[in-house]
Amino acid sequence: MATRTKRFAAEYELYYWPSIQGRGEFIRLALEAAGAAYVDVARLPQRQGGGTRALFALLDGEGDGVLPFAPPILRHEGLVIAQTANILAYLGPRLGLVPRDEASRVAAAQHQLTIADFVVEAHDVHHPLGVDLYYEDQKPESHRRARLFVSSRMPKFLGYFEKLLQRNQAAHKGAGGHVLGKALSYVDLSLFQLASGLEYAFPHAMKRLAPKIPRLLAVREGVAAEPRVAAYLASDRRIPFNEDGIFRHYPELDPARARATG
Ligand SMILES: N[C@@H](CCC(=O)N[C@@H](CS)C(=O)NCC(=O)O)C(=O)O
Repeated sequence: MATRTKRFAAEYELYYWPSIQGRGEFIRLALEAAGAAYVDVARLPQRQGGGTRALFALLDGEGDGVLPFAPPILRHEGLVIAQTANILAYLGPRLGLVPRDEASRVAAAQHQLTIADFVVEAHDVHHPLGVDLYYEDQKPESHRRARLFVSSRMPKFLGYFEKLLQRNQAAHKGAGGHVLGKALSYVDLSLFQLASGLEYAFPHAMKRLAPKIPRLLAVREGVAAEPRVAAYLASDRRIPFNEDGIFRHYPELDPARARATG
C-alpha cells in the first residue's frame, strides 16, 4: 500500500507513546547508545507530522509495509517493524549493538524475549485483571500479585540474568559488565532499563535482592556511565518514570519488609 504518512529526514523513525518510557525505551536506548539519527515521531508537534495522530495512522495501516498490532514501531528503509525484541534484533547488527556471529545474535534475541516476558509480568502487577481497567479498579488483586512477583518472580528472573553475566564473565576472563562477549550489546541496555525500572517501582524489594545480583547492578552502573547513554539520561529526551508506564511506584505494593505470599 502506498504510504499516506509523513516521512522524516532522520534515518530511523520510532513511533511510541509520547509520555512514557514503556517498551519504547528499549528502542530509544539502543538508538541513543549508538548515536543513531532518529526521530521520536509521536513526541514531535502534530504540525510537524508528529503527535499520537502519526502513531495511530501507522496502527490504522496508513504506512507502507506490515501492519503493526501495537507500539513500539520502527520505520526504516521502507520497513515497518513492530515487537520490541524483533526491532532490536533488526537494529542490533546495524547499530553495532550485537556481536557478529550467529550464535551470539540468536542468544541476544533469546535474552531479549526473556526480558519481554519479565516486562509483561512487571506490568501485570498493577494490571493483574486486565489493561482495560484502572489500577484503582484492581487493587486487591494487585496486592496479591505484587507479593508473588516480589517474592518469587523477581528473584527468579534477576537470578537468571545474574547467572548469564557470571557465565559470560567466566568465558571472557576479566571482561565483566556484559551479557554477550566483551562489548556493549542491546541486551545490556535492556538489562539497564529493567534494573532501573525495578528500582523505581520496587525500591525495597530491590534493596533486599541487591546482594544476590552484584553483576546485574554493575551492568546497570556501567551502561548509565556510557557517554552517549549518560548524555541521553541527562537530557529531556529521557522521559521520567511515571505511573502511566510499565514500571510504576505504588508504595503499597512494595512494603519495607518482605511479606508472606498468598
Ligand atoms: N509484545 C509487544 C507488546 C507491545 C505492547 O503491548 N505495547 C503496548 C505499549 S508498551 C501497547 O500500546 N499495547 C496496546 C494493546 O495491547 O492494545 C512488544 O514487546 O513490543
